[in-house]
Amino acid sequence: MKPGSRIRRIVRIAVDRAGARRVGAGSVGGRTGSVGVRTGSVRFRTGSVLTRTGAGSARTIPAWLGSRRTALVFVVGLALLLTGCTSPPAPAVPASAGRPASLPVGTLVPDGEPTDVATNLAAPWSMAFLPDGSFLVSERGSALIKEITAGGATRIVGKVDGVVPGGEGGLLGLAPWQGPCADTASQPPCLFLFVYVTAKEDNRVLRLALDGAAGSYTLGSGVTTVLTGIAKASNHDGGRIAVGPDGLLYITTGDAGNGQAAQDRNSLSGKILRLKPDGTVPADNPFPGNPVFSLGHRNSQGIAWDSRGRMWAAEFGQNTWDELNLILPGHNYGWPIVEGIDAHPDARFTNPVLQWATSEASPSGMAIRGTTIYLAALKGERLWVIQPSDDAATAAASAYLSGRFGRLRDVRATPDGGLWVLTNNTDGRGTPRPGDDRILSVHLAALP
Ligand SMILES: [Ca+2]
Repeated sequence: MKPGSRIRRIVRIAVDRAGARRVGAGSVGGRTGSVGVRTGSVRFRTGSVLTRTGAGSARTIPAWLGSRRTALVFVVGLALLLTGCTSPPAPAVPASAGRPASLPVGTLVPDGEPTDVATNLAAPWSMAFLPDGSFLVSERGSALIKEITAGGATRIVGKVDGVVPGGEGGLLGLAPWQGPCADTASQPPCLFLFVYVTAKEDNRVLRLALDGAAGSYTLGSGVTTVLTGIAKASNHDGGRIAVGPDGLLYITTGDAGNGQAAQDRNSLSGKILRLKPDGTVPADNPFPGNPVFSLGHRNSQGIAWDSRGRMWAAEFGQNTWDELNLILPGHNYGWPIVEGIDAHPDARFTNPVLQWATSEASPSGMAIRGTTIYLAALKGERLWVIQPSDDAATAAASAYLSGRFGRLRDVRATPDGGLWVLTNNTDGRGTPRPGDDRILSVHLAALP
């Protein structure tokens, strides 16, 4: 493989959305849109399908492009990166024989009727389990952090000061962290909560002290500013944060309406950032002294790691394709030059592993159990279950809970082996049901 050379091969399938919906739509555990392909052949398990293979699925985004069009197909694409030795280095994704035809037997998928964990939340955004199993949820507009107790009560932990909600901004991501105590009187480790907030002038990440215990958590007096100066806007504020398996803080930022900034390494916009818990830049970040971990993102709001240590991110597309990306340090994911899988390989950019029509996904929060990815879709009003291949070059995907609970904002793996799913119907964009917004407990069972 010669340096600088790169070959991508794209296989894609378009599934007639209406046909796919006839299979299992509207029932928990029903599978929709499950597709797969092996190179040179196509196998379908359910639904009526249209197939198409070959290049041509990417869009180059001109500035004058009009409104988001309604896509009528669900498309799964894959790109096999065979070589590539530009700087930063290409991912170690070998050639693959193809993708599984559907979710493999044994995949843990939603089973049975979801039950309410909590109801009557106002525009909730992020969920977090604490080390002791306690559970917190953020509300975007009220700036409240609430605890759902073991007994099922909802109580206020505290209000985050300085939040200026507006548009898609407000109190967004939560990420618990255990670290050194601020005072010598406390027994380490102490418990903290990173929060991503929209403030008066910017989006920023703060670290709050959490005092108390299960059923009585409160916000402590200490507030540490971790990062400021992330551009804010009515739309595309990013906002998901998580502590990775390396103990470092990962932050998704939106392009805040300035797509070109996503390509600028010196801008915090349109990135996934990586910082130490104290806000300093780790020595092994891909660009020295720079918090940028990956770039070329439009508005990623879902990040998680699988049991193999691989980092995945979901991303909202503009007019055509939402994306699931395998995140590698220093890689550029193409926005605003490319949306979705690039049909005309450009050595600068890394293709998504999966893409969806924006009407089918508009993905926000993400959880991973083992190597199975669960993705909460807003506009798509469904929970995607995704099983990547061992080499992460391909993935099978099926939709669950389709149309049952409205827009879905976040999903978390629970300590007892299930999922909790957060709805998002009360922020003005959805159609609230009685009791919305709610947290749903979803039981998982192995796919037979
Ligand atoms: Ca992309």
